[in-house]
Amino acid sequence: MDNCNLFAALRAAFPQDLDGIAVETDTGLAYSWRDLERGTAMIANLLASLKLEEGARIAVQVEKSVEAMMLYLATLRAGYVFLPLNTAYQKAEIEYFVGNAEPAVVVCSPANFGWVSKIAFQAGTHHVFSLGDARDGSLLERAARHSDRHQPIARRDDDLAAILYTSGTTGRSKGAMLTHGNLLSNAEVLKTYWGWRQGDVLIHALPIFHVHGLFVALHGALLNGSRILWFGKFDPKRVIERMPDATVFMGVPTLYTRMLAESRLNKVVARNMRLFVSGSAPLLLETFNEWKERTGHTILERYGMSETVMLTSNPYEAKDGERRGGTVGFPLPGVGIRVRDDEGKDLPAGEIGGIQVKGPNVFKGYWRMPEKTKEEFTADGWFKTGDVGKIDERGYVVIVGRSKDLIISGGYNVYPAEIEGYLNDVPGVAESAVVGVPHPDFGEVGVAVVIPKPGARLEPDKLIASLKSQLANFKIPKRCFVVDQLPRNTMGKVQKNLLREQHKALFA
Ligand code: MCA
Ligand code: AMP
Repeated sequence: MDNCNLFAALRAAFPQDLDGIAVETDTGLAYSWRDLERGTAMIANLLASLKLEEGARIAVQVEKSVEAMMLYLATLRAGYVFLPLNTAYQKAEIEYFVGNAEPAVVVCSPANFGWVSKIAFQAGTHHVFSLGDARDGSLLERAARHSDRHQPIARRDDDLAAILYTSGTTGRSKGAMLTHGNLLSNAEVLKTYWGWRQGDVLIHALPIFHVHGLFVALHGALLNGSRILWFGKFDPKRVIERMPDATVFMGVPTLYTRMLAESRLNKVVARNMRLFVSGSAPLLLETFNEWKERTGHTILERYGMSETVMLTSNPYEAKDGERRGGTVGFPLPGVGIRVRDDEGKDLPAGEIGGIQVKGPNVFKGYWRMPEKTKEEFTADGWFKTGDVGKIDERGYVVIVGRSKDLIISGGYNVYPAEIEGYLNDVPGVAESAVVGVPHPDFGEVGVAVVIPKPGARLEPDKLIASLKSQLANFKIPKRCFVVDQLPRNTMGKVQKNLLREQHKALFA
C-alpha cells in the first residue's frame, strides 16, 4: 500500500452499502457507515483548515461518544497525532500532559472548558474546542461548516498516529509514541488470529482513551466492517440485555466479574456470542472457570501494553491449542517474546525472568525522552516490558508479577510512586508507602500507609480527601492507615511485600 494511513485502511474495510448501520448506541442513536465517512471528513477538514504543523498533537479529554470516536478517526485521516486523556484526570494531571505534549489543538468537554482552556492557552495551544456526549460543543459546530469530502493524508508506516501517556517506575508519565504501522499491523494480525468474520457484531463498553477500547476493540470492528453496539458507560445489566444481538465482547476482568454478579447472565443470552476477550489485568482462574460454567464460553485472555499494543494471545482456533486460564497465550504472529534474567541471559522454558518483546507492534519511543527510551530497550533492540513471567513447556506465556511498582485496578494503572509523592507533600507527613492488595471488584486496589512527622496528627480521611482534590479518582487509595513506622530491610528499603501481606485480607 502506498498510503500507510491507518484511517485509509479502516475506511477501505467499510461495507459497500454505506447506508447500513455501523454504530448503534445505548441511547438509541444509529450511525450509518456514511455518517462515519462524512463526519470524519468534516472534522478532518476542520483540522486541515487550522494549518497545523506536521506531526501536530490533538489532545482530547472528552466523555465517550461516537463523535469522540470520529474525532480520533478524523485525526488519523488528517494525518495528525491523537492524544487521548482519561476523563478522570484533574488539573495538575492535565497541566502536565498539555505542558509536556504541547498539543496544537485541545478538545475537552463543555463543562471543563473554563479550566482546561486556561491551561491550554497558557501552554501555548492555539485552538481549544469543546465536545459533549450529546452531540454538543464547538468542535461539531465548527466542523459542520466544512466539506464532507476529504482525501486521507498520505502517511508512512513509521509516522506517528497516537501518543499514549503511561507512567514509569519513577518520574512523571511518559508519552508512548505509536505509529500508523504499529497500530495497523497489530489490528491486521488480530483480525486473522481472532477469526473476525462477516456478520460479527461487537459490544463496545470500554473507555476510548486507552489501548483496549480505542485500538483493540475499535480497530477490530472497523477493520472487519462490523457493526458496533456502543455503550457510553459499562452497565452489566444493559450489556447482558444486548448480548443476544452480538458476537464479540472485549473487557477488563472487572467487567466479567460484574456481569457474573447478574443472575440474568446465562448460556441463553450468550448463545450467539463467538468470542469473549479479556485483558489489561490478570484474569483470575476463578472468573475464567465461572464464566465457562455460566455461559458455556471460554474467555480468551491476551496481554498488551501501551508501548506494544497486543503481544500475546491465547489461541482462538482449537487446532492451535486450548485457551488456558492463568496464561496469556502465545506470542502473536510476527511478535517475538523472550524471557531473560537480570544478567541478560535467555532463560529456558519454565524459568522466570523479565519479559522482552520485539516486532512491528513495538512503539517508536517515549515522546521527547530519548534517554528513557534507550534505557527501556536492550542493545539488540528488544523492549523490556517490566513484566515478570515465563514461557511454559507448551509455549504459553505466564505473567507472574512485575518488576515495575505498579497497581492495576479495574484495568487502570496506578503508580504508587506518584501517589506517595502527593501524600509526602501533605503537611505533617514524614513518608508514605502505597501498595496493591486484592479486591473482589477491581482485582487490586491501592492502600496507603502513612508515617507522621514527630508531633503531627494525621487523619486518614483528611489524607484521602486531599488526594481526591488533586488526582484522578481511580488512583485514590481505597484505605489509608497512619502508623509509626514502615517495615524496612537491612538496607533501609521499605518492604512493600510485608505491607501487602499485612493488608491482603482487607477487602476479602
Ligand atoms: C472507578 N473507580 C475505580 C476504578 N474505576 N477505582 C479503582 N480502579 C478503577 N478502575 C472509583 C470511582 O471513582 C469511585 O470512586 C469508585 O471507584 C466506584 O466507582 P464505580 O462507579 O464502581 O466505577 P465505574 O465508573 O463503574 O468504573 C469501573 C470500570 C472502569 C467500568 C471497571 O474502571 C473501567 O472502565 N475500567 C476499564 C479500564 C480500561 O479500559 N483499561 C484498559 C487499559 P468515588 O466513589 O470515590 O468517586 S489498556 C491496557 O491496559 C493494555 C494495553 C491492555 O492490555 O489492554
Ligand atoms: P498499560 O501500558 O497501561 O496499558 O499497561 C500494560 C500492563 O498491563 C502490562 O505491562 C501488564 O503488566 C498489564 N497487563 C495487560 N494485560 C494483562 C494480562 N492479560 N494479564 C496480566 N497483566 C496484563
